[in-house]
Amino acid sequence: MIRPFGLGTLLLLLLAACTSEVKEQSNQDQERPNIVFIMSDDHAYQAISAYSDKLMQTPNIDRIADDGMLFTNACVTNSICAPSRAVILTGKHSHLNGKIDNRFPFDTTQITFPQLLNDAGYQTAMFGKLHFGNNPKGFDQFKILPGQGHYYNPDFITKEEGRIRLEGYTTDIITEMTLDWLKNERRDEDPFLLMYLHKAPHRAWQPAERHFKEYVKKTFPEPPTLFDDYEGRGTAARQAEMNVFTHMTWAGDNKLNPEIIDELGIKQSNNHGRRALEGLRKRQTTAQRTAWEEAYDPVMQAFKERYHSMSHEDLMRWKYQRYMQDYLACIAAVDEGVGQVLDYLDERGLSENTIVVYTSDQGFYLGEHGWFDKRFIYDESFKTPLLVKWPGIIEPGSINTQMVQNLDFAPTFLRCANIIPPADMQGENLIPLFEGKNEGFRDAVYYHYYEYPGAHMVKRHYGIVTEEYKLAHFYDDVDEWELYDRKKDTLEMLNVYSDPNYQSVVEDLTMRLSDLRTKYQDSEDLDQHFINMYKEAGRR
Ligand code: SGN
Ligand code: CA
Repeated sequence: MIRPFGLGTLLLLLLAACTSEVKEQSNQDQERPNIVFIMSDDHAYQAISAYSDKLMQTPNIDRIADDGMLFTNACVTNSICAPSRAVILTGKHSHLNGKIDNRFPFDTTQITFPQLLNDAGYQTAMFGKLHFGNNPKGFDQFKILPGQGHYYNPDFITKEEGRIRLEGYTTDIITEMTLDWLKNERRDEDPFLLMYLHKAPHRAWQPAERHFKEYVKKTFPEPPTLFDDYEGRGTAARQAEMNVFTHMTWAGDNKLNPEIIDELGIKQSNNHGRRALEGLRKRQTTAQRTAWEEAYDPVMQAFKERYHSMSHEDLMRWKYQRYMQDYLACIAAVDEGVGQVLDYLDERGLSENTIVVYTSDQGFYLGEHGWFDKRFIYDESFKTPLLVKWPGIIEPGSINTQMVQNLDFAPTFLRCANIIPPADMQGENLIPLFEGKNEGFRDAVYYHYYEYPGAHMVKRHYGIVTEEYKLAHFYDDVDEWELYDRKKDTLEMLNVYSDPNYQSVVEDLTMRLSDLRTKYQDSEDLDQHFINMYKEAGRR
């Protein structure tokens, strides 16, 4: 005979069902990985020893590749700061998320991946540089630099205390904030998303005392294209204003004292970037400034002695060395900070269930083609560093050559947290790549740069990049096409668009580029719309 359930039994069963649901939920939480997203600003892959040890050692950043995966063909969709961040947060190309350049505002009504993670129970925090002009949404905690921020004694916009000013070196402060949150605010019971975002090594490259002391004495190898004359490229390369000799400022960038500039009678149309150096001097405490002068003054005095006997080449070389000394010294502090955060995760046993990503908002020129800055579809700015570790999923020490983009972070992080990305996110899921399954991954990426006219005067262009070729269309006030053979011409010195031997490549890629524009919903109408926006805003 079957006995019907009594009320008590039913209650017991219900309770059991509830507890098992709770259990399942907490198991799921345990399984859902934490995400530590580390991004620096303008960090060239050429300055990470996991990629190349010609310039410097970055032992801590390298640890992520040693324990995980090094992506050798990671790239961005639009090589400039705020647009890259908008792409990362929304998983959409610039023409759809609307943040086409550094100046037009970000539409904060858009859904970003941190909001979705937060809604799904992730504890979220952001420290460092966002550079949006808006506060981030979906964060339980944030402390961000206003705009570009300062290297010394920075201000922060904070969720809880409003605007604050702190004494110290910004890279170290961002690391301390990050560690402090991990130690004191992180909840054990929830998975977390931690965005640890450095300002360094952004221009004007102002290092910490412990690093400038060492780096002002160093000499670095020159890139083979330092003296590029831009023959063989188009108008855009010739007219860009980012040449180390011509456009890098003597005072702001190279830290040459304005008094010496005046004494030597050096002329430069950009006023030598005096304001940047004066701004630094004003911000530094007396102790900071004294230490700075003790290290830099002898270098500047030595330059003063030599100046009149120096050729154009000598001056370019001096400026390049000064650039590298400060730029790389800024990275030394980032690397140390990354080491401290990785150590903490290890010590607390958090590493096992944490995905750690190291990337930059884009690449950067370290004297290649005679340039600094970014913006171009050419490799050094288009490609960006990407190192990822995820114990148990990513094989330690692996290398991935697929063409992944910053567009892919949002959908990937959502998938890592068992969330299905919104259908209008345009990136790919990188988890199969993490697992070593590359089949069927995209074989071409789409790129589009807009900020023209603007800083450094790099013309608007869009293009397609495959493993073998790069086809770009520069438009707006020019109508020029460029094709590079990436296998034969790794330095990208020769535009072969008009070479008869490449006509079938041109035809094929032109079609594929048009297909990509359709796929990602970009169009000539949109190109024109964004040009008109500049006109209406009085920016041309
Ligand atoms: C500033 C820099 C530029 C740099 C942009 C954008 N000039 O304008 O060199 O390209 O920022 O950088 S500076 O005189 O202020 O240093 S981004 O990383 O924010 O996109
Ligand atoms: Ca940047």
